[in-house]
Amino acid sequence: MVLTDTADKIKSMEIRGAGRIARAAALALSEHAGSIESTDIASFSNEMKRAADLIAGTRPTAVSLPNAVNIVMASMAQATTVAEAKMAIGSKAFEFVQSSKNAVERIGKIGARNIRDGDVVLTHCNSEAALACLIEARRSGKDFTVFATEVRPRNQGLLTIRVLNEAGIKTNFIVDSAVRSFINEIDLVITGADAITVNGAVVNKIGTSQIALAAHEARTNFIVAAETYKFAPRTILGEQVEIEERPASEVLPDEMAKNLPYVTVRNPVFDVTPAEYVDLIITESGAIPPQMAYIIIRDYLGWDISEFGKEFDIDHHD
Ligand code: RI2
Repeated sequence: MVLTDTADKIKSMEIRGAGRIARAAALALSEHAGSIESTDIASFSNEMKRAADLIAGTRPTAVSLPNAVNIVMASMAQATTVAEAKMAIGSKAFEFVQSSKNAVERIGKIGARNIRDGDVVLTHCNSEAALACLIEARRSGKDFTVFATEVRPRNQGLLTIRVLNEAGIKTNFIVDSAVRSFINEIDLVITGADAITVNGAVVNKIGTSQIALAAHEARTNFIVAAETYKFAPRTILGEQVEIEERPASEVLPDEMAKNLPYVTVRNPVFDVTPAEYVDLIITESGAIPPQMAYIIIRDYLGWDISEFGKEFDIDHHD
């Protein structure tokens, strides 16, 4: 079954990266809608709600996932028949996937302008959006060098160096703890994001905030490449972005851990970089300072506090 299969793959990180999981979720919902046999709209929408909860609950941090699910699910709001609902979900999922791919391409074009000939650029983890900037800069003929981190414990850095190598970009591969040793050689740091809060804080792969701190100390520019669906609408309500903590066995093998009864492994996989350490966020709608996050949530995602009127029993006066 596509839905449970996709959910399992997102959980196990076989499908990973905030943009990729959002697209996979949208497609899984569309395929699931197509597989529902009931012709009763109420039971169809109940089943779709169950599916949406299942897929949205697979990983808690990347807000691109619930955003994609909400965008697809909202498309069936006006449908009065199952056929209409299926059609709406199918075309919205397709549209989301297309616009997501276009967004990454556009971010690449905008982000590449921030990379100069001769620069040394550091990236962390494996971000499609950040890599798009590097690849586009290379494609446009710029000659620069990259430092890519290893990214313990899941080693996403290995994916990154393969992509950079294929693009013919000279790359230095370093362990995560070597960042500060090299920071004075770096002209620009570019990372992706799993979520961006209303105050412009960037939630990204664990280690990002240490890199941002080192960059800040060294006065090195730190930029983030992120599609607008990585902005977290519910942070307007003061809701926190949940930081996923993954199994201890990713860090320490079980057979070693069982001989160390006093040792507890902690494995948070994301951290939060405050807005003051972020120079620019490259979105498909343009490069913005992190302080403009609310504008993106309101104008591009179409959410503002009134969306939550019912939840908060807010009276709206025009
Ligand atoms: P794109 C990844 O998370 C990394 O934290 C990466 O920076 C972020 O998603 C954004 O990736 P994980 O799934 O959407 O590896 O730019 O935990 O590809």
